[in-house]
Amino acid sequence: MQPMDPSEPDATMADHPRWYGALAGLIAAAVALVFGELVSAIDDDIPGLVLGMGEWIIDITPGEAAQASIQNLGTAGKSSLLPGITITALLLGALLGDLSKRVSVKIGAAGFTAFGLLGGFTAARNPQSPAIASWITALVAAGLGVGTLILLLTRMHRPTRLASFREDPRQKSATRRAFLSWSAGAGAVAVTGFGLARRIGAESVAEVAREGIDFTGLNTPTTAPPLLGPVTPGSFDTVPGIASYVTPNNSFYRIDTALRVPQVDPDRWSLSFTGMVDNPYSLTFDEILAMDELEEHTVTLSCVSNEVGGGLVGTANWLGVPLSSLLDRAGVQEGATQIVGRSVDDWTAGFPTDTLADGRTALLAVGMNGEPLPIIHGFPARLVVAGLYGYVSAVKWIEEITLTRWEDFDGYWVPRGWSKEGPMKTMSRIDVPRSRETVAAGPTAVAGVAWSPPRGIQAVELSIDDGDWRPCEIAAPGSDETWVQWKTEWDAPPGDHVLRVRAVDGEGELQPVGPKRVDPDGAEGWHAIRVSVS
Ligand SMILES: Nc1nc2c(c(=O)[nH]1)N[C@H]1C(S)=C(S)[C@@H](COP(=O)(O)O)O[C@H]1N2
Ligand SMILES: [Mo]
Repeated sequence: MQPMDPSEPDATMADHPRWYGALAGLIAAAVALVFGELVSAIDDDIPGLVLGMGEWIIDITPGEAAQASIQNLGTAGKSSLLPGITITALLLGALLGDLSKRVSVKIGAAGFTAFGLLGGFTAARNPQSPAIASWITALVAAGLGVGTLILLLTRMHRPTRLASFREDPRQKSATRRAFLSWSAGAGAVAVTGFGLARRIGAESVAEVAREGIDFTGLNTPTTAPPLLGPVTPGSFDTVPGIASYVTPNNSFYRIDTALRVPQVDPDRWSLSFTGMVDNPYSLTFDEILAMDELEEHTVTLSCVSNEVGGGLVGTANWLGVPLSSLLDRAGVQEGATQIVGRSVDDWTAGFPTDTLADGRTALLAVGMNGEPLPIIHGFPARLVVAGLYGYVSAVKWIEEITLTRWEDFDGYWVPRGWSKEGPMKTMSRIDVPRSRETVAAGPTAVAGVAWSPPRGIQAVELSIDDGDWRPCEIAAPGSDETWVQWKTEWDAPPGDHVLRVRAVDGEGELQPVGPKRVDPDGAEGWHAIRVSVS
């Protein structure tokens, strides 16, 4: 057998069906992507090629679009982005394969190289990624792609230089069989590699470390208010369908810009206090766990993009060190008017230094409902500030706290169209009955939650079909920094009805009627639902 020049489209290559080229390109792209997945499964810090691309796309998405999809970024938009990129990459591979077969394999080689360069660039630009290793991974992946493409395409060449080849049908079917079986083989390699990557990647260093952390030996919090567990008398947790007073970790909402949840090894992590402070210092995870100042506080956290009646809100028992004592140790300088948190993935949020002046809970939190922070909720440490929306305060996977001037820095969402200040607005929500539910006529429980941290909730009122506002019962809350559960009984008459709720905050201020949309500083409005009574 003689070596072929793959850059010349061989007459015999043209004899085979057109889709052979596309198939070869698709498989080559799959092999390249799977190689990236395998490397990233072995080393948590190196992103797969698709992920790197996705992170880049999110970052360059213009503010308007990102703003419109802040909610989606947390959920649906993010989960369709990666499959979308994967499918696009495979289709582009198919296109390159087609051009390589019909025109010149140089096009395929150039295309894969370009992808390698883009992949290297997008993977290496993330602050969590080791740049050189990410570049090497992407370029090796591209090389494997080119290699696979050439390997498959050359299977279509004539096996010998016999002049009679073209007239010999046996030769043609031999090359067809060769191409198809090599393609099947390469495809199997890709599929197996993908499965392997999934299995290796199952548990990260961070997860293993997190599972090994035991909070039982910690200094017991002494200054914390008494905690209301999920079934504490005085809560309305027993009302079917109501949000429990404490939200379990596995149903707590999640919002962040991270496509790849940062996997932080607590042994290699530290938090630094920088900027306008007299004594910059840093803390390790073990140092935090050993602190006498650890306290547990129940605090309600909400996303600014929570719609009226929405679920981007939850309450947890947060274990952590008061931010004020950490800042005292740093020695905040005169003129420092903003506290900025930065995460390992370079996400930032800032709030006024003055926020802490009223003594509200502001924690560097390491625990959530008796466990180390779940990885998606910021392991090993995050901020929780009562009464501020998450986007200006609740930095997850935090690694730096910087003191600066208010006018000198804007957090991540501010240039993207969201308000610079993010105090939480008074909100109330009907949980039962569900919107559009059909209920039986007669006595019916109506219940839900209302919150206005740190002011607290004084009263909750319900109106049926725009009738008088009737007061509801409120369960004794843990503090003014959490939501309250409310309920009332309604003697439901048959027909269609509208139920509407509103709250009064601890200072006697009525919940704003709105309606206002979520941007730029949080929705306003009285939650209303429609129910049919039969
Ligand atoms: N590192 C990082 N921290 C972040 C975010 C983010 O995108 N990255 N999003 C913030 C927003 S907008 C909210 S509402 C809260 C949500 O916290 P949770 O996911 O634990 O509910 O996290 C905040 N902390
Ligand atoms: Mo948010």
